[in-house]
Formats: sequence, C-alpha cells, structure tokens
Amino acid sequence: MNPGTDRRSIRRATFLFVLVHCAALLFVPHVTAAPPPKSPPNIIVILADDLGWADLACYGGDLHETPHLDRLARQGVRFTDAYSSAPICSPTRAALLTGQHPARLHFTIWREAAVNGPPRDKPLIPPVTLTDLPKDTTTLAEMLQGAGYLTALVGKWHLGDADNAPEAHGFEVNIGGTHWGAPPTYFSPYRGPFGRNRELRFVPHLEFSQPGEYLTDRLTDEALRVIDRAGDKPFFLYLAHHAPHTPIEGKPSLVKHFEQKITPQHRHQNPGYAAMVASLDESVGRIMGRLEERQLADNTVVVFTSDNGGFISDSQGRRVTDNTPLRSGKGSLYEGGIRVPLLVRGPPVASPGTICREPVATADLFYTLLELGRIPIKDQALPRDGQSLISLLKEPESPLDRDTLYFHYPHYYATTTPVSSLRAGDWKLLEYHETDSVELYNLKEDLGESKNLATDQPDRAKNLRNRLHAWRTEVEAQMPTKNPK
Ligand SMILES: [Ca+2]
Repeated sequence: MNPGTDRRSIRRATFLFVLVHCAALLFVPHVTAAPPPKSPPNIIVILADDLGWADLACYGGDLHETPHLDRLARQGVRFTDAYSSAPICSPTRAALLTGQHPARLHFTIWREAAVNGPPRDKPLIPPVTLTDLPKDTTTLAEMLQGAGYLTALVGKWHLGDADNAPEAHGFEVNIGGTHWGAPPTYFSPYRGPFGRNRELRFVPHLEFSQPGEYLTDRLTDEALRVIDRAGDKPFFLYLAHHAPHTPIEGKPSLVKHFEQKITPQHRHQNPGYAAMVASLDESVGRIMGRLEERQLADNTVVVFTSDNGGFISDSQGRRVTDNTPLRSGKGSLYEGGIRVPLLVRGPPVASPGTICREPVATADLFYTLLELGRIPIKDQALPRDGQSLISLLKEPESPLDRDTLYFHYPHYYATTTPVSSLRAGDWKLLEYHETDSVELYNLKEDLGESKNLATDQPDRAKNLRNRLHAWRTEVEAQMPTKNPK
C-alpha cells in the first residue's frame, strides 16, 4: 500500500461524500424538510492494560468487585470471545488505531523491547520490528478529527517517541501519553526509578498533583475535563488506563478491604491487583455518571476492553492474576494471553444485556468506530484486517462474514517461544517456530486448551496450518530466524 495514495483517496472519498450530501440537500422540498440530522455519537474507548478475561465479575471474577462494569454489560453487549490483536501492549494499540494487523504493520512487540532489539541468546532470533507507529499510517483519531470530532488521548500511548506522539497521530489533546509502557508508580508525583535498570520515568502533563493522589483517579479527572470541554462538538475520548499493569499498587483502603475478603477458595488472590481493578471500575462509574449528568449517555458509545490477557507472573512476590479457565497469560497465544473482556454500550445496541459469542478482535473496533463516526470506509484503500461490529451490536447472534482470526507473535516472553496461531470456528491451531510443531484444540470442548488433537486429526491440522502460512505470506509477516550460535 502507498500511504500517500491512501491519504489522497481518503480525502477524495470525504470530498465526494460531502458533495453527494450537499447535492441531496438541494433537492429536499422545503415543505417536507427533514429534521436536522442527529450529530454522530460521542465515542469513548476505555482500554485497560493487562486486564485478564476472567478479571471482571461479569466474566466470572470471584474476588474482584466491578459493579460499574457489570452495569455496563447489562446496558450493552458483552462479548465472550473477544481477542486483543496481540498478546502484549503496543501492537494491540496500533491495531486499534489503524485497523491493521500488527503482523502487517511489522509492529509485533512492545516498544521498549523493539528499541532494545531482539535477544541473541535463544534458539531463534526474533525479527527486528518497528519501534513507532509510522506517521504515514492513517489513524482512527485523524479520521474522526477530520470529521469534526474533538480527539483526546488520556493515559497510556506506548506507540512512539516525541516525534510519533499522539499529537502526530490525530489527537488534539494528549494527557499522559508517552513512549513508556508503564508508570514508575501509581501515586503522585508519578515519578521515580522503573525496572531492573532503574530508569527514571514520569507521567507527563500531570506535574501539578496533590500528595497521595492516585493515577487512575487522576486520569479519570482529566477524562471528565475532556468531556466537559467538548461542548457541542462530538468527541472521541481514548482513555487508556495504566491499571492494572505492574507495579501492583492499589489505594491503601481498597487493598485492606481485599486483604480481609480473600479466602483460599478465591481464584484471584492478589489484594493489590483487586484494588487496582476496583479503581478501574470506579473510573468507569464516574465517566458514566458524568455522561448521565450531562445527558450525553444516549448519544455516546462506550467501549471497554483490554490490550492483552492477564499477567500471570509474580510481582513483588505475589502472582498478579489468574486467567482460569483459560490457559496461560500475557505474551502467550493460548487463550489466556489474547482473550479479553469487551463491553460495548450505546446507540447501536438493540437489546441491552445481550451476550455475543462471535470471535472478534481489536482491529475490528477501528472499523466499528469509523462507521459510528459516519466516515465512509467502503471506498478507502485500507487493508482490511478487521470489520465493523455494528451488525453484532444490533443482532448479537447474527454471525460476521468471517470465520478466521489470526495471531502472530514471533518473539519470546516468560509465557512463550515464537508462535503463530489461528482460530477458525471452534478450532484453534498454534504453530511453534522453535520446534516447527503444531498444537490443535477444540475450544468448544476444551476451553483450557489441555488436549492437543494435532496427531488425532492430522488432516485438519494440516489444512489449518496451510491457511496460517497463506495468511502470513499475504500480510508479509516477519519471521524469526535460526540462531547460528
Ligand atoms: Ca498490556
């Protein structure tokens, strides 16, 4: 794809769209003039960081308290089979904003790891990937901004350095967005050493803060200010919370509450993490409260999801979360690494409180939100790595015209070696590149991916593997290479 041509074709399509609509208006007889069109809906995407599929009460979480998110599920559509486009942070965020698969973008690992370059002490050498979202990609924010939306990022960016900041990608407002993937602390003044090499980090634009102030609360304050500031303009608010990513730091009163609540029978056992999830939930409650107060709730679409599966390693001596009944967690292409909560509330939802079992992925949100913003996508020369979910919001049981989702993670993580995967209907195939071997699971019978059927069903495994290879060729996915050492 030539990005310049792409932009020109978008401008041309927008121009034609406006022209056709103006011409149509000229022919409307004055006596039967239609009421002025309702403005396009406001759009709020609340993206949690590392929140697992089973972490919300409405997804079976037994310790965590998420009354506002559960209410959002009762008011909207709850997707049971939603996937993040990648098992780690930055690539999923890139897919959300571009509608392109991370494998096609060559953006398959989080930014800090991409900057450091691939490790050379493993059997395979992962590919060198992008470190920043290229400026010539057309983002959701740019298109919504072009359609008259106020566009704002509040929270985590993780898609590039200062030259590739949110402002370079269509966000008029950027509060907190930086190239780093996690804050050093959740408490004011949000600065200090981070990670093994004690790198000094901070959260920009939050310099003036109160002692004891908590990051999730502060980002919510900033998001509320964006809603207030929009006035009569439609707005696109991308509230990318850091919670519940490490460092595991909850507000002391909430941590104490969960310490007292936990019994050995609870699936989730981390009071600090439970407190972070509670604060995330409270944020959603405050956003919804402000929308209702300002009578905006009926014309605002609220999307809530996570950028990858729950983090299952230890932090500060405690296991962070547990994705049971799913296998594994963040980094892995087993379900625990990529299946995430997805709740959508707002005008297109026909029956509040419905459940949708159709497999969908983050890149689909790009097309969904463009359609909501009334931006014609039919004529645009965008690679289609997703599709609009509006039909599912209207009829959650009507299937999409698609039966396969693909995943590609040619890198290492604590939970995985380089791997590609696909889901076709109830079948899931994983191809591990170190061993050149496949695993086959039937998710309907075996959600926990415990019984590998690859040897029992060689024809099915071969067929799915061929499809996976064909897709990788089509998107020009980068592959790991054999380490000569
Ligand atoms: Ca993440």
